[in-house]
Amino acid sequence: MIPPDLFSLDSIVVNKGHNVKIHFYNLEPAEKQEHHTFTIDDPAYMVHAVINSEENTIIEFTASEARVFDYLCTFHQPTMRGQLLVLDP
Ligand SMILES: [Cu+2]
Repeated sequence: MIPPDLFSLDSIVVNKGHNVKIHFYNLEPAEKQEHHTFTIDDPAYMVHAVINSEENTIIEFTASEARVFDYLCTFHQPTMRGQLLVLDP
Protein backbone atom coordinates (compact mmCIF):
# COMPACT_ATOMS: atom_id res chain seq x y z
CA MET A 1 0.00 0.00 0.00
CA ILE A 2 1.26 3.47 -0.88
CA PRO A 3 1.12 5.80 2.12
CA PRO A 4 -1.06 8.88 1.55
CA ASP A 5 0.41 12.35 1.09
CA LEU A 6 0.21 14.24 4.38
CA PHE A 7 1.39 17.39 6.09
CA SER A 8 3.67 16.66 9.06
CA LEU A 9 1.43 18.95 11.14
CA ASP A 10 -2.33 18.50 10.87
CA SER A 11 -2.91 21.53 13.08
CA ILE A 12 -1.09 24.79 13.79
CA VAL A 13 -2.11 26.97 16.74
CA VAL A 14 -1.18 30.67 16.95
CA ASN A 15 -2.41 33.77 18.74
CA LYS A 16 -4.15 36.60 16.95
CA GLY A 17 -1.80 39.43 16.08
CA HIS A 18 1.29 37.26 15.84
CA ASN A 19 3.46 36.90 12.79
CA VAL A 20 3.24 33.34 11.51
CA LYS A 21 6.26 31.87 9.74
CA ILE A 22 5.79 28.41 8.21
CA HIS A 23 8.85 26.53 6.94
CA PHE A 24 7.40 24.34 4.22
CA TYR A 25 9.54 21.41 2.98
CA ASN A 26 8.68 18.99 0.20
CA LEU A 27 10.42 15.75 1.24
CA GLU A 28 9.71 13.82 -1.95
CA PRO A 29 12.87 12.62 -3.71
CA ALA A 30 13.90 14.91 -6.58
CA GLU A 31 13.42 12.21 -9.22
CA LYS A 32 9.69 12.07 -8.45
CA GLN A 33 9.18 15.74 -9.41
CA GLU A 34 6.09 15.69 -7.22
CA HIS A 35 4.68 19.10 -6.31
CA HIS A 36 2.87 20.03 -3.12
CA THR A 37 1.12 23.22 -2.16
CA PHE A 38 0.38 24.98 1.11
CA THR A 39 -2.88 26.74 0.41
CA ILE A 40 -5.29 28.74 2.55
CA ASP A 41 -8.18 29.80 0.36
CA ASP A 42 -9.83 32.37 2.56
CA PRO A 43 -10.17 36.15 2.13
CA ALA A 44 -8.43 36.69 5.51
CA TYR A 45 -5.30 34.76 4.49
CA MET A 46 -4.80 34.14 0.82
CA VAL A 47 -1.81 31.79 0.77
CA HIS A 48 -0.79 29.56 -2.13
CA ALA A 49 2.78 28.24 -2.19
CA VAL A 50 3.69 25.54 -4.73
CA ILE A 51 6.98 23.68 -4.32
CA ASN A 52 8.63 20.81 -6.14
CA SER A 53 10.38 17.76 -4.66
CA GLU A 54 13.30 18.59 -2.33
CA GLU A 55 12.44 22.31 -2.38
CA ASN A 56 11.46 24.43 0.58
CA THR A 57 10.03 27.86 1.17
CA ILE A 58 8.99 30.15 4.01
CA ILE A 59 5.42 31.41 4.18
CA GLU A 60 4.82 34.47 6.35
CA PHE A 61 1.68 36.32 7.29
CA THR A 62 0.12 38.12 10.24
CA ALA A 63 -2.65 36.27 12.05
CA SER A 64 -5.02 39.20 11.94
CA GLU A 65 -8.29 37.29 12.23
CA ALA A 66 -9.16 34.76 14.95
CA ARG A 67 -10.97 31.59 13.92
CA VAL A 68 -10.32 28.23 12.29
CA PHE A 69 -8.85 28.11 8.78
CA ASP A 70 -8.37 25.02 6.64
CA TYR A 71 -5.06 24.57 4.86
CA LEU A 72 -4.51 22.02 2.14
CA CYS A 73 -2.41 20.80 -0.75
CA THR A 74 -4.43 21.29 -3.91
CA PHE A 75 -2.87 18.19 -5.52
CA HIS A 76 -3.55 15.69 -2.73
CA GLN A 77 -7.10 15.70 -1.52
CA PRO A 78 -8.64 14.51 0.68
CA THR A 79 -5.60 13.41 2.71
CA MET A 80 -3.25 16.40 2.69
CA ARG A 81 -4.98 19.00 4.81
CA GLY A 82 -4.95 20.58 8.26
CA GLN A 83 -6.33 23.39 10.36
CA LEU A 84 -4.83 26.68 11.43
CA LEU A 85 -6.33 27.76 14.75
CA VAL A 86 -5.96 31.48 15.41
CA LEU A 87 -6.84 32.15 19.05
CA ASP A 88 -7.96 35.47 20.50
CA PRO A 89 -6.12 35.39 23.84
CU1 LIG B 1 0.54 17.44 -1.87
